[in-house]
Amino acid sequence: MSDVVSYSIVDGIGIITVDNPPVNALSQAVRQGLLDAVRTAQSDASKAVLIHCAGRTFIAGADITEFGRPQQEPFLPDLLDEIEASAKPVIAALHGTALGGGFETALASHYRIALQSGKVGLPEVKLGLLPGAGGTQRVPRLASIEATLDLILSGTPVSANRALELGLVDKVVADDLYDEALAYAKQLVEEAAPLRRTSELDASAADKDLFDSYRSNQAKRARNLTAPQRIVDCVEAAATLPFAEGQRRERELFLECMQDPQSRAMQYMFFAEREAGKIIGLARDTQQRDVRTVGIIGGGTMGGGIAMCFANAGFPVVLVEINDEALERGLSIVEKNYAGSVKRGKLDESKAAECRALITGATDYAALADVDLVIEAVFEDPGLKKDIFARLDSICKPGAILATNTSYQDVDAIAAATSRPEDVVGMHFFSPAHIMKLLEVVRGDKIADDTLATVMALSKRIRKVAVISGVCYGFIGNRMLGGYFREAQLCLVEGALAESVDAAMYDWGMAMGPISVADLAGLDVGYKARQALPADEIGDARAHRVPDALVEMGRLGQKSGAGFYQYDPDTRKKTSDPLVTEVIEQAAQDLGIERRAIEVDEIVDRVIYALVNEGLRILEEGIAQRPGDIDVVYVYGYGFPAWRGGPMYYADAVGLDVVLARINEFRDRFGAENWTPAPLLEQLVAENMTIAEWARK
Ligand code: T1G
Ligand code: NAD
Repeated sequence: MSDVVSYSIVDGIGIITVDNPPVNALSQAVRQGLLDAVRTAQSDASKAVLIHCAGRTFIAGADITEFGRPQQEPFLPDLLDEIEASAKPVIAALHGTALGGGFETALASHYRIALQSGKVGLPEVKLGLLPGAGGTQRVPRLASIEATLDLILSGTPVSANRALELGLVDKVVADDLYDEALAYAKQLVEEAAPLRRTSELDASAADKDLFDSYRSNQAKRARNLTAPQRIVDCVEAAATLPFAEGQRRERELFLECMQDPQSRAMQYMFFAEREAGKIIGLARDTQQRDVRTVGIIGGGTMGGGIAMCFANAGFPVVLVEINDEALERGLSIVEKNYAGSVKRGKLDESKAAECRALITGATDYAALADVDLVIEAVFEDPGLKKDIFARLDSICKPGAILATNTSYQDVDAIAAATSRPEDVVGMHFFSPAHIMKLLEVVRGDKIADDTLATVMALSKRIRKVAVISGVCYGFIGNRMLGGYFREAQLCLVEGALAESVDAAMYDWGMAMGPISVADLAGLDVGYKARQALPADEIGDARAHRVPDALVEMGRLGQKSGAGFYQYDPDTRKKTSDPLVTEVIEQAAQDLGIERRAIEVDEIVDRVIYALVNEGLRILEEGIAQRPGDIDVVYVYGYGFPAWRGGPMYYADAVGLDVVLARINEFRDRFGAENWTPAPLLEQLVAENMTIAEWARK
């Protein structure tokens, strides 16, 4: 056989073992090995064939690293057709995460046995793809059309027990999968069980309206995305066409997805997310500190959510507030959030109660004396934060990690307030902290390797995507956001309406328009931050004119019921407010700006290229380790569409020469203060190099 697939006969059963770490992906060698083994089994003494995998999981899909290269034989659909055509029963034994092409391999087998702790799924939609090896044709021959569409459109794996309920697996065992699977295979032989070929089963029926309702639903939920629509087409083909024709249709639509720039961007994001977790200059096996208990200081908007992240991962957490009243308020935010998670079906009642019980409250800092990690989330006041860190320095045990959730402040200055700067780190969560996946880990000058390695590993345990940032005002995300918001506000003053700026960015793919984001975050947050900054550090004052005026009118955004929009107190539905247009027109008049019609592409280019330009500065300063990190920050923290790959990937896709030309045009029209091209941009264009090529150098 091959070094990734072995074959032997045990008790009359042909055992095919796949061993291709880390996730048994279906590389060319695995496909070839499987084909050779199945063919061998057809003519040897075996009575049945058992496919199982070594390591932590059954096959987790096609080998994504092979995408973008000419596909090599054997092609997966052909291999799976040959497995299904086997003259002897084929049983698949599933553990870990049997995903994508891996689950399709199981579906092409005649029987499926799964470990209770295992999951099965078809996550291709998360890569801008669809199951391209029979998944869209075989699942609806085992489960209902609705269940099929929900499984493939969500891309979310289901538990083995749920798969059993859906008819996608035949048997679930608590333990000893290999032994149980071998016994199951022998039992099927003894019972002369039929060669149950899924493709020969009738697909569940469904009328056209159902597919159309899924199409319109996806057009809203998966705006701009092309793969979900193709998935519905595939499943409709399964319900209306013979298997072979349905499979041909699936193949056509799969190849369309493969050619689609959306999928290439989403595949890029898959690897960028995994790269972001790697610390350049630190060995993967760097010693880590033992973190078992956590303390959070400040139970406001962020503190409560951060506490939940750790409690949900099984850590006992003590939440420290300034007094009993504030503590009560903080714990009630936690209660409300858990009730919300249960209501949305994210957590079941008993799990929520179990996690809630791990969070205790205190108003005495002494409660932090023995914890392994402290995260400070008090007001964004640098002086207050330094005082608190000086206090923690005298209270916390040696080796405790001291983290700050500051959004902007100088982490080195905060660390310098202690005698142990090597233990200090920035852990910048995003609101709502118990939901948003992104975590910016801020690496100060004096941080110890084990402090950094510990926090990066911890981020995985609390299900966050961590990205390392150097120290600068606003780190990666908020620093880039400065230019993004500036241009959105300037477009307003120069002639656009709040609605049109938001519509332009929403239609372009952002999860929410910049003006609505400002209202959501609270206009007072930026206002207070600007009040704390010297005048020459607040940037283009014209861009703050309108939000400052609204704050001084008591319009703080959603939290006060009005900001750039009016908000319905019950539904939070936003409506335009002509009063705001008056404020904008007054600001323009005061600034001597003649308002004009502003095209959508100008709004988009100004807002997005401001991001790109600042991102390139962040790269050349080494604040971000790699371009992919910036893209992960924006996709996971700021609602940048994954199908556009993030600001850096997008700039390469558009062409840096095009970006530079547009930025130079903006410099000539609006001035160098806001539009001086980043030196790296000019260098890359001069050297005809992309950002990705520069990063690989
Ligand atoms: N191909 C290649 N490499 C993969 C891979 C894959 N499918 N999945 C994971 N890796 C690498 C990953 O880059 C990392 O490498 C290491 O494995 C550990 O991954 C025809 C076309 C399985 C749930 O979409 O969701 O089948 O960084 O850090 O957190 O229909 O990986 O260590 O060098 O994520 O424990 C469908 C993708 C493919 C599943 C494990 N399958 N993988 O999570 O580890 S499309 C997927 C995952 C397809 C067919 C179509 C997760 C995981 P490195 P990790 P993890
Ligand atoms: P908040 O005003 O909602 O909560 C701050 C809490 O800190 C209050 O409950 C207050 O009682 C408590 N507090 C103040 N001084 C204290 C002290 N000495 N000891 C104990 N508790 C004290 O603020 P927030 O929005 O949760 O922000 C907290 C931090 O997180 C800030 O640094 C902010 O920049 C950062 N942050 C905020 C967001 C966001 O979207 N709100 C996102 C990321 C980071």
